[in-house]
Amino acid sequence: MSKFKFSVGPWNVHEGMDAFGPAVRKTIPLEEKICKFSEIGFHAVQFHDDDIVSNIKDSDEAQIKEETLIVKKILDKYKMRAEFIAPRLWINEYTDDGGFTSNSKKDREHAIWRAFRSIDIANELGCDKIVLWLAREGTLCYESKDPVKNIIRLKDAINEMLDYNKKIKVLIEPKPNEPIDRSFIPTMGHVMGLSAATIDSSRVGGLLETAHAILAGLDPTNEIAFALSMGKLWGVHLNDQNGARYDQDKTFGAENLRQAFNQIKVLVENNYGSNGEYIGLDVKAMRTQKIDDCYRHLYNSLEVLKLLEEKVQKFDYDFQKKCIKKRNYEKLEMYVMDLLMRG
Ligand code: XUL
Ligand code: MN
Repeated sequence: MSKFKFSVGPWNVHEGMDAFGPAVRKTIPLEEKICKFSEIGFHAVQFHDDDIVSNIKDSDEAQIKEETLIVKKILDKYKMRAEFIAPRLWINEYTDDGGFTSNSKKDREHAIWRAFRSIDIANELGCDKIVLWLAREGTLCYESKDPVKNIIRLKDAINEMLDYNKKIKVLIEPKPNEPIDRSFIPTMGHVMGLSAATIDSSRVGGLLETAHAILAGLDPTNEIAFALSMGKLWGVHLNDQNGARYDQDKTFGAENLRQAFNQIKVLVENNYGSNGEYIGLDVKAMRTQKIDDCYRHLYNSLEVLKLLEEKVQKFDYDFQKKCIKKRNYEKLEMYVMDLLMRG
């Protein structure tokens, strides 16, 4: 039995399009996905705003409420919760050049409008977390945006959100690149710095995605640990990534099992989840996967995760202590590898 509760996003079962080719699998309706998520063993769903209100950018507040209530009914039917709402500002002609940091005032205003609507949706669904993956908040052409002015704009936008609703928490999901060349908030350290500068830092924390840390050339466990040490790890997106390539969102543990083990170890040791946080996955099936087994990457990620949790339970802390005392780190390292391969 796992001590964790798990979440997943509808975009994790996607049609398989990539930068070089179109969709290869048909779109599965939201209700069918939610039903399947609950059957696989997930407890909550992560949502982008337009997963709930498909044409949100052109909808009014009454329409947004109406469509949200339809999704609420589906969630209730399958006894699932909403973990967070994230404004999807990167697929939107109004925010092609970034939302909160766009050079256009009109676009910046639209981004704030969308962030407020995400808060309204979260309210209707009984969740208090807003995730900001700041996808296009950065530059393609470095000289096109003033970095200082725009980092202040990001802080101001978060302040407006905190002010709009006194209960919501803002979770920033850092990523160094893609779709942007250089992002303004690339790592968890930047997230914590930005959080400290807001009007209520106790409501601004982080969500760490494994692949994003690897793309930044950093160790995902230490990124998780940094946010944990500040009491601000409120979400994770576990997955895997083969080095500094395009964002791959591979099955958890499929590339680096020891790194995956250490992510689970730090979460277990620090009692992650005790304040209701979920272990979220952000994994995508390979483009080659056929539709009839297109949830396989979710089953596999959960299985790897739970097997690694068992390995963590078996971890011999006395042996670790002895090795540390003698500074025999070679012995400790072999112990970990033995635990993973034979143990
Ligand atoms: C993009 C990414 C997003 C966020 C949610 O790389 O990870 O799916 O997790 O907006
Ligand atoms: Mn993610």
